[in-house]
Amino acid sequence: MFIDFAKVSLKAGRGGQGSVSFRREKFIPKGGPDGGDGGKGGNIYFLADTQIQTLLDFRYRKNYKAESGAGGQGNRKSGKSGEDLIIKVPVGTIIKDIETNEIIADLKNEADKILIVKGGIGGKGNCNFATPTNQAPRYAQPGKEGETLEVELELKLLADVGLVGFPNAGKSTFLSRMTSAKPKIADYPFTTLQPNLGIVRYKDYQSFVIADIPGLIEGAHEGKGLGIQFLRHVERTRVILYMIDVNSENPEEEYLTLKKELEEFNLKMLNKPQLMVLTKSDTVFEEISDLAKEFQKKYDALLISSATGENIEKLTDIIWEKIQVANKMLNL
Ligand SMILES: Nc1nc2c(ncn2[C@@H]2O[C@H](COP(=O)(O)OP(=O)(O)OP(=O)(O)O)[C@@H](O)[C@H]2O)c(=O)[nH]1
Ligand SMILES: [Mg+2]
Repeated sequence: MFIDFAKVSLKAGRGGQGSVSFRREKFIPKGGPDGGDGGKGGNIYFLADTQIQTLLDFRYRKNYKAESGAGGQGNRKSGKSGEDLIIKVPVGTIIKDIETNEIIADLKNEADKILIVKGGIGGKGNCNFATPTNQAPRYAQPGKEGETLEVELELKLLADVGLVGFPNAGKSTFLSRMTSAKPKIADYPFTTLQPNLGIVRYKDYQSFVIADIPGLIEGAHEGKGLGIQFLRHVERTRVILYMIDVNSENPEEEYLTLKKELEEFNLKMLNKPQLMVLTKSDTVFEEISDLAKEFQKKYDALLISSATGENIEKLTDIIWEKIQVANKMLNL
């Protein structure tokens, strides 16, 4: 499990200024006060939306302000209310008041909505202040300030894609190429000791999460190597991405070994959409081996390089499509 955080400042709309105005009509030289009230400032709401998967967008935008109410006008006309601001967050977002550390809301279900800060009320226009002794008040109220609040958003993330491969296959390097995660990378097996997660930003406002786990070896399901305790992370992902070094002596055998480990761990793993890639294409100077070629053909495996970026964009598109397929299978 990986937790995504964001801090956000909220300011609801200010109420509109009350109006100071006097009636002006033909044959009525001294009209009474007719200034209308200011409009109410807009509220801010949080809304849980399944279209949003991460809190990534809140890293780029931290200040949210709802529209102010418009000023009142003559003829007792009230000002227009400020537009409410509805901020969409992923389902499962917890909202905390930063000052008190209190949980304000836990938006567990699609369409859960909470009013988080209220807009200020509009000021009263001068028509409200006429008295027998002051029939022409030149006074109107200002609008009230909107509420402000600093909140922390917290989301427990499940990964969409799990990277599965032998130690040293290039999983962590791939994660670091795709996301801003900075996993440890080194030219020896079992560099990764704990799962790393990273968020991939995909086209407009879409994103998905990749989990890089320690390399698996034969017997992992029985506890060999480090893999087993982390296979449950893969168990929860929607798509499995097998990563095999293009320099592997026998890519197919490697793939089948990995697959067997997953299967022994939990048969259901094999029902997930999966993808195969051959990594480190830049290390091949002439041609890839015959076995690698065969593997590529048989499993439609893409040849990629996290070093040069070869086929990375294409792979991102394919991963995205597979996630959509998985979501359909899960009825999401
Ligand atoms: N030339 C080249 N080297 C790569 C590429 N991807 C990974 N490597 C190298 O391969 C080695 C292993 O990479 P890692 O990303 O640590 O491999 P891993 O699969 O995460 O390994 P474990 O964490 O041990 O399971 C490092 O020396 C990387 O620099 C690539 O596309 N091209
Ligand atoms: Mg690694």
